[in-house]
Amino acid sequence: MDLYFAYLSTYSQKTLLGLYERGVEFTPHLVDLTDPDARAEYHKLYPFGKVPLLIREDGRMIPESSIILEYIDTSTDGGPFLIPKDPELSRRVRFLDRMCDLYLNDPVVSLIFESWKPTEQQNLEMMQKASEKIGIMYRFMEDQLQDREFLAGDAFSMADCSALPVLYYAKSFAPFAESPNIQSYWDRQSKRDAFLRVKAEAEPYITAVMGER
Ligand SMILES: N[C@@H](CCC(=O)N[C@@H](CS)C(=O)NCC(=O)O)C(=O)O
Repeated sequence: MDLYFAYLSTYSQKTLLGLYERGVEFTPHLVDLTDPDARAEYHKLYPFGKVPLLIREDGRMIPESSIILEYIDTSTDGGPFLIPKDPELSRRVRFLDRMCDLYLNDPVVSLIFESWKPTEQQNLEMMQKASEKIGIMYRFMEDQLQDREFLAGDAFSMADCSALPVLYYAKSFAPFAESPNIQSYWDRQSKRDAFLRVKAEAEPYITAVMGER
């Protein structure tokens, strides 16, 4: 299998985390989203231009981080399942995965892009709205993480693959000071081998664009 990804991309990190957790082998293809020529080349392969993208041995493309994780869960042996077989648990994992992607990742990425602009060009109203959305999501996650080891229950899942990379960026903009359940979740789960590996691989790229954090 071939994986096209970018280390700076939270959705790529989410996918890498799932692949590492499950010990799935793949051929990595780094896409440099900061290079217009590399982007143009990648658009020829995948016209939507989004990473991550998995290409199976038979050449079939599997885009979208959650769909990639679902695919590797059902098509490869070994490692814990990222999406439980129990229908109710599975629904909860997929729901929390959606919540993290839509209501945490999107505002965090907006804040990251705005923060790269010179201060006088930053859209303060948009940044305020993004911070409010993050606050709503933190309160939701605080509630979810009450008495839970992992975001969706008592086992690591796709929901944690979605949450951890974005929390890694989010904590710079919105610290967990008033979110003790998120803080202790972060303290526990960010030490996982697979996440430490994603972080170690991504950090040089993150530091290059965002500085030491
Ligand atoms: N829903 C997609 C989102 C993927 C996505 O937005 N990737 C970003 C990087 S985090 C990207 O490829 N951006 C490049 C672009 O939009 O041109 C997923 O879950 O994989």
